[in-house]
Amino acid sequence: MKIVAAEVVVTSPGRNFVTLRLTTEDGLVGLGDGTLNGRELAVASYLQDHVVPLLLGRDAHAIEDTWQLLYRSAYWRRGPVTMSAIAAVDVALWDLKAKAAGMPLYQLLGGASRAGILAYGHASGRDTDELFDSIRHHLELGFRAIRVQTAVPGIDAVYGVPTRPATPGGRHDDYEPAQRAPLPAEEDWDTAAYLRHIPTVFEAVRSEFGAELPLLHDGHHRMTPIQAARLGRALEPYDLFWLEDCTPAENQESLRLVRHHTTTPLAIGEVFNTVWDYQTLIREQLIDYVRSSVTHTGGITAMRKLLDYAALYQVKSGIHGPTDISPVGMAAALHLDLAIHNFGIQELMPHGSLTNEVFRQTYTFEDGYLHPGEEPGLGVELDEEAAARFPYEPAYLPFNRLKDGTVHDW
Ligand code: GCO
Ligand code: MG
Repeated sequence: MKIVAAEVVVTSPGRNFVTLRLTTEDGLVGLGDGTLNGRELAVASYLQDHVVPLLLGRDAHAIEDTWQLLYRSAYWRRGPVTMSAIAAVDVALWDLKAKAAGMPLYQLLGGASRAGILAYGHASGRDTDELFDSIRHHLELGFRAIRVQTAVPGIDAVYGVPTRPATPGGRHDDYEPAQRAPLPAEEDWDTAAYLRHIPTVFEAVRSEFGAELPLLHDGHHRMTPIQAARLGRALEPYDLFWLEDCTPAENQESLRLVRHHTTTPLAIGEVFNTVWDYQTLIREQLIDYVRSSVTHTGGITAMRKLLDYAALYQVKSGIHGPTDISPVGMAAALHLDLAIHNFGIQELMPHGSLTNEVFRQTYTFEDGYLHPGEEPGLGVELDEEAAARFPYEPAYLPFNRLKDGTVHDW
């Protein structure tokens, strides 16, 4: 199954996506997602200038061998750009292999371990009324697990909370961290105000929506370990499904302090890209959920190894699924979610209608559960004519400054 063409498609139907499209001599087409939000063109160049020449003429069936070739021959290891480029190739090869076998990808990964994939949605609000409307809207859409983010008195703009009012029914159409602008947006931050406010939000949500609804919260790397420990402990009465990215975890040891002080479950890893970033966190059981995406972590081949390692320590999956993962990356996640034993939950931020015009998907969301569908391969097609209508647009993620002007995690 020789690869005869490899094209890098950059398209911006609502937001930027990088897709690798491989074609074999038999005319099969495989797709891989290499989207790295705010740094898309770096991955596109890595693929186009350095990887495509290595792929032409190779056997598309040799997935492990290709992965090892790309990882080891580059000499320079790891990092989001490299690992997203490798992921794009790896996922495209799995798509091809499953198409050649005439099976949905999850079958090649061992078959279904569950009937459906529990997904959580993003509710948010500038105040309690708006937040409650947003939660109700998500419940009406069928979500059975909900991430809760709110504005904080004293802070002008908080990640995950749209600044415009929701449309009737609680839908926020403008939420997307990357903004199409020539420079990054500057936002503000005050950890003390945040720590005072968030427990009151969860108290209100629990008393309105009851004890059973799984609730999640994303700290987006903004706390120190001792602040994270304090928040985790303060949230214990509200029984969170997880507290995500409570502190930056480049220093894995710092999670020992958080873990020592709280039983609130912890999820980490959307900015990680290899198993090595998790070694201490998993081996010492300092986290409960792995947040990596297939797209930024070297694809199905590497994620499978990472999640199998996590399974040895009763750590589960919580695969990253924001809108900056393309439908191709999302489908790859769903096939893996369905097949692995240690599945935890899957993030779902539904893509907009423009994105869905370019990427035709067969995955479904019903009564709170996702399913990748039964089409051979990933089940996603790229409409190249539609893609060409949406050229790349520069976009930046925002950043925070504290009151005194110091740059802070956002
Ligand atoms: C999440 C994330 C995202 C990131 C985004 C950055 O939990 O979904 O925190 O919303 O901010 O992926 O590009
Ligand atoms: Mg997050």
